[in-house]
Amino acid sequence: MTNVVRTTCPYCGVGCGVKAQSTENGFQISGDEQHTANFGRLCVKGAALGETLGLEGRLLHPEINGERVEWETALDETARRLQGIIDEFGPKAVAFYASGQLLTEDYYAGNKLMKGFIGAGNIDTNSRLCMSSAVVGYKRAFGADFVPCSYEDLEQTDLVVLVGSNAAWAHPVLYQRLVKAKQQRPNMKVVVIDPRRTATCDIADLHLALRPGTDAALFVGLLNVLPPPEPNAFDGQTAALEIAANWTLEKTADFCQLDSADVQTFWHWFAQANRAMTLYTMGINQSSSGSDKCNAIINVHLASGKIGRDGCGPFSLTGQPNAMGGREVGGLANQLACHMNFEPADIARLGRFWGSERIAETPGLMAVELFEAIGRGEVKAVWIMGTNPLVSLPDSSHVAQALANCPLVIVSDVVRETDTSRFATVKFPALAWGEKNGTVTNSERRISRQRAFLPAPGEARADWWIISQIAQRLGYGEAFNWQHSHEIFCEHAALSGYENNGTRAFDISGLATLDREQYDALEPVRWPVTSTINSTFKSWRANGKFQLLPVEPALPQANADHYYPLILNSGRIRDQWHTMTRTGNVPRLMQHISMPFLEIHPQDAKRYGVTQNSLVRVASRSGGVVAKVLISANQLPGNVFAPMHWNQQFARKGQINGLIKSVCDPHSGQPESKQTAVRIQRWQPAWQGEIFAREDIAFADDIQWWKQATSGVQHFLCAADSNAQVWIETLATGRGWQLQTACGNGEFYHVLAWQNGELQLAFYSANVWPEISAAAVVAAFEQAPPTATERHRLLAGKTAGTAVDTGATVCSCFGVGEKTIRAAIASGCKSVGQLGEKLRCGTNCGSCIPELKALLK
Ligand SMILES: Nc1nc2c(c(=O)[nH]1)N[C@H]1C(S)=C(S)[C@@H](COP(=O)(O)OP(=O)(O)OC[C@H]3O[C@@H](n4cnc5c(=O)[nH]c(N)nc54)[C@H](O)[C@@H]3O)O[C@H]1N2
Ligand SMILES: Nc1nc2c(c(=O)[nH]1)N[C@H]1C(S)=C(S)[C@@H](COP(=O)(O)OP(=O)(O)OC[C@H]3O[C@@H](n4cnc5c(=O)[nH]c(N)nc54)[C@H](O)[C@@H]3O)O[C@H]1N2
Ligand code: SF4
Ligand SMILES: [Mo]
Repeated sequence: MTNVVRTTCPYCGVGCGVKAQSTENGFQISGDEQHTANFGRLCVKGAALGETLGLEGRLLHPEINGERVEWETALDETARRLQGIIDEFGPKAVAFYASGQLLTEDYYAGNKLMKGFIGAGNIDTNSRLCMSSAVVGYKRAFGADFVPCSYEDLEQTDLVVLVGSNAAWAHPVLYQRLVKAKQQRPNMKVVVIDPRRTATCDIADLHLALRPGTDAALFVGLLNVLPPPEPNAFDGQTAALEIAANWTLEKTADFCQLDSADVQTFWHWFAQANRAMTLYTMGINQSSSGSDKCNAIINVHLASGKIGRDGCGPFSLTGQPNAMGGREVGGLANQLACHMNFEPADIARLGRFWGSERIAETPGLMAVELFEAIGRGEVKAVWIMGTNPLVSLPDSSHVAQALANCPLVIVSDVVRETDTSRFATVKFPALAWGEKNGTVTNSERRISRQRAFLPAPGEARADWWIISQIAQRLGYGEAFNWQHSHEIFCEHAALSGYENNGTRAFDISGLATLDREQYDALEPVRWPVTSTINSTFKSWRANGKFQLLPVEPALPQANADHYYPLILNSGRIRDQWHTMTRTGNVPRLMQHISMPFLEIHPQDAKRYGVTQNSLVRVASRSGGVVAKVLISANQLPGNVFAPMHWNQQFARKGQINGLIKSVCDPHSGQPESKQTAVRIQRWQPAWQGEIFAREDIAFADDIQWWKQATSGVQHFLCAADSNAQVWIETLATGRGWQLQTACGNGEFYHVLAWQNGELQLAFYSANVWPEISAAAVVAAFEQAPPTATERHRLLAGKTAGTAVDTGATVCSCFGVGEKTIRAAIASGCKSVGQLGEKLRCGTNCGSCIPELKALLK
């Protein structure tokens, strides 16, 4: 017996293999050397997984209207209410909103229940906000949602184009693989296309900082300079080439606001390269013309033959750990299971396989439409599983209104309090990573096992189990009679091969007869997996002609104007995952960036009167947020960037989707999350400060706060226009605290609150961010009653004892702070290598190397 469990990381679509080893004090997490997605490497988030396993904040029991209930009650009541709505208003009045973070088995179960037995198409997923344009692109070009690339291709290519991708932060292990490939083969070129200069540009031979939303032109214009394909090689060829002919170098450079020499270099490199790959993600997909952009990219690969051979292809990197699994099971409202479509033959086939007469006959509502329909009262029950739409969907205030008025909101989550679960009628406690058991599929179509290494906590249950229990109560018991995820996997695998004969790209029927032991031992494997046909991209092509889709480049719908003069871009930061339910509570992941920021070009900063680290109010026609200013020449003038992660659990007003309108791509339904017109205004609050407390703090209504992940104490940054002293005195009222204060000429106000010699609260405010040593303050909460001198030092917020303030964490793997790195540079370190030797920073996952380089500069 070994105490090591091999599983898969629950974060990004790279799909790294992880080993969890039980030790005396918890689980030690490390990379799985045998997994071909990562060969043992992990990024910071993956490496910190062991720190996310605590049960604090977990939802451990079912609840109805906020009250704990027995499972039987929760299931009976939910099924009764769902059935009531279906009986009265028909199946289309209920909907599921699922997630690329579910396991394939969970996802399959949800899809089967809605589309197979409730009989409506209304199951959509957060992948609508993520991959849906990419799916449309592939389907239009190949007739199938088939990703024609693998990670190994990166080691064999001559040119890598990263477009709309900040892989250094969003797909770190894959990016490091690329870094290594470039070191080994320096002739390989890297082009990054992104309006921002990101960490990914660190290895770029060429960075095209194009005008936001104009990518299609670069690829349409490129089509024009490639040698023309044989006549009639592709469907749509004539029209596609005709449009392309208009996109001359000059016109393209002008449209994209790029230097024409740079555009020409890119085109020349692409045309000349024997092998080329284009890696694309949210800068392409999250656009009102995202599907067309995907096809513009695929077109140049088809036309130049840089596809279907090693080191080539248009490679859409999936975001979530199981975005691809969702595409397999038909998690999108406009697909049926196993790559089937809403066509009579497919509908009939599914009916035969599932033994159901009620297969949905028309596509259901896509995410944004779905929440609009809830808002209008047409959909009266929604079951949200594994996603946090109040934070991630655009136009959050409308999403909130919709959920507030929806008669039945069911939320399956692992966390008790989320912005979405506040609207839940029913809460189902789901198993989390480490507890759940099943499969996920990564960007390169590789299926890996997520294996449980922890017992189910409280009364939490697997998502598939919850779904099947509801299905049984709705009267579909026989079709949902599974005892283990293994049975679901085999059923899904069998369906993938059912009457397939090479007509559907997704076929894993070779795995349909795995027994439980084989399923448990399943090694990572890329689909298709069949016993007879081994369909590859090339053989797939034999099924018919590919399509060159005629693409007319379009600008974003968002338009800057006199009132809203800046274009806001949104996306990820290195150490946070989405709505922060997991990563937001890990101290070392919050130390890299601890507050929502607005990145802005120096010219704009000057123009709008904002300075580094000052606060700024950002407003659009839909809402407003408060952020900290980060001035940086990495932005284009006229454009600002903010992270997508912050929400009401971590800030009073940090939710970026409150600003974003729900404008969607007409083909994919994917929102234009990357471009929104905003205006900004400096906010100079009466005070800015930092508060630490032993117990929960009640903030006055007008105080802006940002939660920090600090162990042992409640810790917030905060700011307000009202008097801080009044607020602190209210907090102290009736508690018998002794207050020790220091104020200087209205410039600063510091307070310590003591009770029986124990520190209860420490508050530091000033008219700029106070410079204090958080580590020292936190240490004071744990120490024995201090001496008078120590109290005075603490009141000043200065280092007490041994804790040293090292500044914002740059290297999260080894906890190396910016101040420490600057000191090492001052004392003679001249390269990343030397910094690594001295401080270890940058020597593990490597994600901080771009930042180390910037500090060295
Ligand atoms: N650390 C971390 N990693 C993650 C995630 C996370 O939450 N945190 N989430 C995962 C998920 S689900 C996803 S989908 C992926 C997303 O991975 P990415 O798509 O790489 O990440 P984003 O930061 O959303 O956006 C990428 C880049 O698009 C650029 N961009 C904006 N507008 C345009 C444009 O018009 N043209 C071009 N060419 N670029 C533009 C932005 O400036 C940004 O740098 O990350 C995955 N990995
Ligand atoms: N402005 C803007 N908005 C965006 C984006 C952007 O770039 N800009 N990106 C979009 C993209 S690409 C994505 S993918 C979305 C992501 O957005 P979401 O999917 O909303 O974000 P998550 O925080 O991953 O939400 C997952 C939820 O599921 C819970 N959970 C975790 N594991 C399990 C489980 O096993 N079972 C169940 N039932 N629940 C679980 C978590 O606690 C959490 O509440 O955001 C989108 N929204
Ligand atoms: S690269 Fe992605 S899959 Fe790999 S460890 Fe990091 S977050 Fe997990
Ligand atoms: Mo995503």
